[in-house]
Order: sequence, then structure tokens, then C-alpha cells
Amino acid sequence: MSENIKSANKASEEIIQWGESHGFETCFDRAQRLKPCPIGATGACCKVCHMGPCRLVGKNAEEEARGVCGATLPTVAARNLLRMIAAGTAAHSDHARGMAFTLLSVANGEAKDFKITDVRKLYRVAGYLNVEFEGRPVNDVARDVATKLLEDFGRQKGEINYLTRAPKKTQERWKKWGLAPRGVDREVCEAMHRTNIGVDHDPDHILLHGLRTALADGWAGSMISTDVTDILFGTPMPVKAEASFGIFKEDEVNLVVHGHEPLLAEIMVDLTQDPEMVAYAQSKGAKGINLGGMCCTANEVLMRHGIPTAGGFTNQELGIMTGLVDAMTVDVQCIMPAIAELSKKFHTKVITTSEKAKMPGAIHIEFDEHRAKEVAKEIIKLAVDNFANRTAKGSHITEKFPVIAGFSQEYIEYMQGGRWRASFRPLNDAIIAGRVRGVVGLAGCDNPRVPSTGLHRFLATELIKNDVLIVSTGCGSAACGTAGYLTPEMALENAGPGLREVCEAIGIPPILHLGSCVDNSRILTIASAMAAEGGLSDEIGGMPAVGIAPEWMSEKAIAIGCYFAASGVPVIFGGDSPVEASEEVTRIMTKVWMERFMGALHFEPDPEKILAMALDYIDQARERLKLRKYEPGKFGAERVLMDMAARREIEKAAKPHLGIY
Ligand code: XCC
Repeated sequence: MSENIKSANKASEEIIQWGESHGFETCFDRAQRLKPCPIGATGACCKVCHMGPCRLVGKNAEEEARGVCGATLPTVAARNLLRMIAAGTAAHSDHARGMAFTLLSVANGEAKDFKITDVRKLYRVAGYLNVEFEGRPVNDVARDVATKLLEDFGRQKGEINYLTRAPKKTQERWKKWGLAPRGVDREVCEAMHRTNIGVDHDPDHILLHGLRTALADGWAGSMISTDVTDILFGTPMPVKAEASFGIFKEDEVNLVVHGHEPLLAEIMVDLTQDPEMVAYAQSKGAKGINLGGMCCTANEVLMRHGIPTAGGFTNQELGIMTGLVDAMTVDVQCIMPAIAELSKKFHTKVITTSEKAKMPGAIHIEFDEHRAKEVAKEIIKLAVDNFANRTAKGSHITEKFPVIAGFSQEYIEYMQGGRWRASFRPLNDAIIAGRVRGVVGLAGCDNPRVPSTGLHRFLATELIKNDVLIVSTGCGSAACGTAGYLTPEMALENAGPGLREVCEAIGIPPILHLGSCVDNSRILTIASAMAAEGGLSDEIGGMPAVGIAPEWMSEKAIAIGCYFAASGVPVIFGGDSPVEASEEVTRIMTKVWMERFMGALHFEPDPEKILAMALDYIDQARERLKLRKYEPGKFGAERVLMDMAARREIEKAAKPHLGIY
């Protein structure tokens, strides 16, 4: 048994310890054994050519160190960061490209198992793209929308479509500094070119292209993915679900969808309830088929259908160690290759489903949107057939928590004024009055190098105590969900009095689960809507808002952090800086970006300091906007508001389709 805690999540920790006592290795053990390379970790290693790798360390290293070609430490560190941004942008955007192609296939009648679910959203997006929609067949509109969105990937000149959704002033800043992305592929390609040996050597210039590339992620790739997924599968609205390992059922086939793409998972939602499939499961001795999720695929189907989640990134091996997972499908991103090996020690079948990603030791059943149901059936049958192979081996956990998820921009607008008066007025007013001190986006991965999910938990509770409303995504949401934080009751028990009052009045939890990591784009459009509503900043920059990714580990997180910084949001990442070796690069990301864009990217390993920095940024923004000074405890005792249960009843009566709430 280990002395030190590896996960802040009780259920996870229990499985980790069970695994240790049974000789199963996980990322937690490997993280302890493998110390990060001290040179690479700080951005001081250059391996872009074969005269190196050059390690820019040593007594007199600092900013004067040079590689064989003469590249300085700031150049090397900036290039390393730009390559991370490019990789993260490519990941989100390639996923988005797949979604846009699926929309096109649906419009052309070539993907018969999918349909356009949210026509209203399709029209909204058509409006952003200047696609005529009135009086036209839905599929024609969808075809034009998909075609226009696809242009954003390969466009050579001009600007990506959605930049105009940002406030004018934000757009002007981008224009002034040459940051308006042309097309996703062009920016990623240019990032790789510029960081190739002997091309761009000015750290500021390199990092400006980093921001341009990141903006292509946020305002094209990720935003396209969010919009198309909403069009195809519905724009999320609040839905009740459950989180943690207790979602697995002893007497049903447990099928887990893990990864990022929602297409296969969406088909599974219906098919696992299909009478033919259920009968098949029963014929094999199971009571039914229980679909669960992991990482961001989980978030996609949780947001739209209330499918339960077993948690985020560091829970994937632990899920297999419950011994209850009959099959786990994995597509792309954040899949640990370790699960294939581990699964062999249990009965779990790991199935890779993307043409882009295979894994030695896994079964490959390729998903194809043109025969989605057929592929899904094959996988479900494989899971069902494997049910009989379950043994008693495993760490069975029963703990689970209720979760309210499904907060889209559209729903947040609706809940603040109904369908015809949808707005952000109440939230802006609550911030102006000081009931809500500010807003924090709590996002990003969970990480085995800290007690996993622990920093998310600490910041979530402390921020809401300080009357800060949280919007969460990705594994940040999973961390909060598996801690039991995504419920309205969280506001009653833990939020500061001002925030609690607002949550009760509107009927929301103090932590709003906005979806998967590509859904960080929802935060961009929410911030833009708040700017348009008036009374706060008239651009994204200058809002009392901060982004935090306390346990980040993926290059995708870096791309996200940078598109928020370029859009005007100060961002604080946990852990040590991947460019720590260069003071100049650190200065550019913090001071220089702040002056130009009102955003910044900090790295701070101490969670108490992250909290203090975030509150300080919020209070500074309030002061600059000449808002009333935030006073803790000022609100909350004035009047009794309608209680949550009563509010939900009224909502339900007014909008029966929201009855799930
Ligand atoms: Fe991956 Fe999206 Fe990080 Fe989680 S938060 S570990 S990137 S799954 Ni995106």
C-alpha cells in the first residue's frame, strides 16, 4: 500500500491501492518512477535538426546559451511552445473536420443513420455564415453550412468565418497584430515551417504566430466542432446524470465510450436500448446494456443524453481495474496506450475505432459514418459476448454522484430570460452589483503528477466560496462531477452568499458544465455575448474573468490557453512552465500579451497562488471597469428566494421537454 495519496478522488484512490496490492501498474506508478527530463521540461532542449539535440543548459546558459546553429534559448523555448500549440490545434481541428464532413454526408443523404436534430441551431449557424436559410430545404442549408465550414480548414487567404462573432474591439486587436487566422491548415503548416531549422528566430514573432494558430483552434476548429455537434445531436440543455465508478452495473453489460469523437457514441446511445440488442444481452445472461463514458466522449453524451461518466483522463486504467468493463471503445486523443496491455489482465476488450489511431494489443473495428449502426452493433455484440467472461477479479466500487450538466450558451441565455427575452442581462447585472465577483473557466486535464483531480477540487470549492461563478469543461468537469460538485446543492452548501443568491434565483448550480474540451469555444461566445449585453467590458479583454487549467498535461490545453490569452482572458496553468528556461519568453507571454491583448498565459504550481492570482485579476478588472468593489458577505441575507424544487416544477410545467432537469 502506498503512503502517499495519488488521487484526490476517494474511489480512484481505492482502486489504485487495490491495483498496487495486486501488482497492476498504472500511470500513477509510472509518474513516480519517471521523473520529467529537466531540460525538456523547461523548454531548453532543441531537437529540430540532427546537429543536436542541443541542450541549452549550463552555468552561463540563461538567455545567452546557443545551439550549434546559434539559436538562443528564447528562440528554442518559443519554437517548442509554438509546436505544442500547432499540435493541439491540429487535434481539435482534425476532429472538427470529421464533424463537418459528417454534416455534409448527412445533408447529401449519405450517412443514413444520422440526421439533423437541431434545425434552430443550424439556422443560427447559417446566420453567422451568411447562408440563406429561410424557405429552403433543411438539407440544402446544411450542405451550404458544411461546405462553408470546411473552407475554414484549407483557406489560403482571407480570414476564418467565425472571427466576426467576437466583439469588434477584440477583432481590431487581432487585426492590429496580424493575428486573424486564414485557415486552420495553413496556420498549422506555417507553424511547422517557421519552427523548422533556420527559419523564424525572433521569439516574439514566433509566439505571435502561436497566437494566430491558437485562434484558428478556438474560433474555427473547436467552435466548428461544437456547432456541428449541436446541429447533429442537439444543443445541450440541463440534464441529470451520474458520475464515478459506481455507474458500472454488476448485472448488465458495461460498455464504455472513451476518447473525443461523439459519432459512434451517439449511435450507441440508442442502440444499447434497442430491444433487439437488449434481448441479445439477456440471452447471454445480462439484464441489459449499460453505456458509460470516459474523458470527452463522455462529456459529449453526458451533455446531450445524461449518459453517466466514469470520469476523466486518469480514471481510464482504473475503470478497467474495476473488472466490470466488458468493452471499451477508444477513438482519438488522451487514450493511454497502457490500457491495451492492462485489459489483457482482465477480461475487458479494448476496441480502437478511428482510422487514425491503432494500438498494439487492441481489437480494431473501424467506425464509418456511412454504416454507423452496423459498426456499432458489431461492437455492442462483442461487449455482450464478453459479459460471460467476467470474473470476480477487480476493485468493485459503488460510489457515484448526481450531476447536472448540459449548459450551452443557448440554454444559459434562455434561463436568464426565456425564449423571447433570452439574454445575459441578469448575469451581467449580478457581476456589476458584486453578487457575482467574476467568472472562472476551470478546464483542462487531470494529472497523475499531483494528487489527481485535487487541484480542480480545491479551486472549485474556494472559487465558489469567493462568489466566483465557474464554467467548466473537459476533465475539469469530470473532476468536479466525480467529486459531487455539479449539483445545485453545491451552491447551498459551499457558495458565497452572493453567488448562492444568484444560483437560487436562476436555478443553476454554481459550476456550469459546458461540455467537452472543444466546447471551450462556448466560453468564447458566452464572453462575447456578455460584452454585447453591455455594462461590463465592450470586448472580451477586461472582463472580470480568468481561465484556469490546474492539472493540464496535453498540448491541446496549451492551444486552448493561448486562444483564450489572445482573445483577452488571463490564463493560469498549474505545474511548472514548459518554457521556464527563458525569461524572455515568459515575459512575452505575461507582460507583452497583457499589453496587447489583455490576456496572458502564466504557469504556477502552487494552487493557493493560482487562487490568489485569479481573484486578483478579477478584482483588478472590476476596478478598471469601475464596478462596485466586491465585498464578501454583502449579499445573501436580504430576502428568501424561491427554492430550487419550486423553480424546477415551474420550469417543467413551462417546458415539458426540459423535464429531465
Ligand atoms: Fe484529454 Fe478532453 Fe485533457 Fe481531458 S481535458 S485529459 S486533453 S480529455 Ni481536454
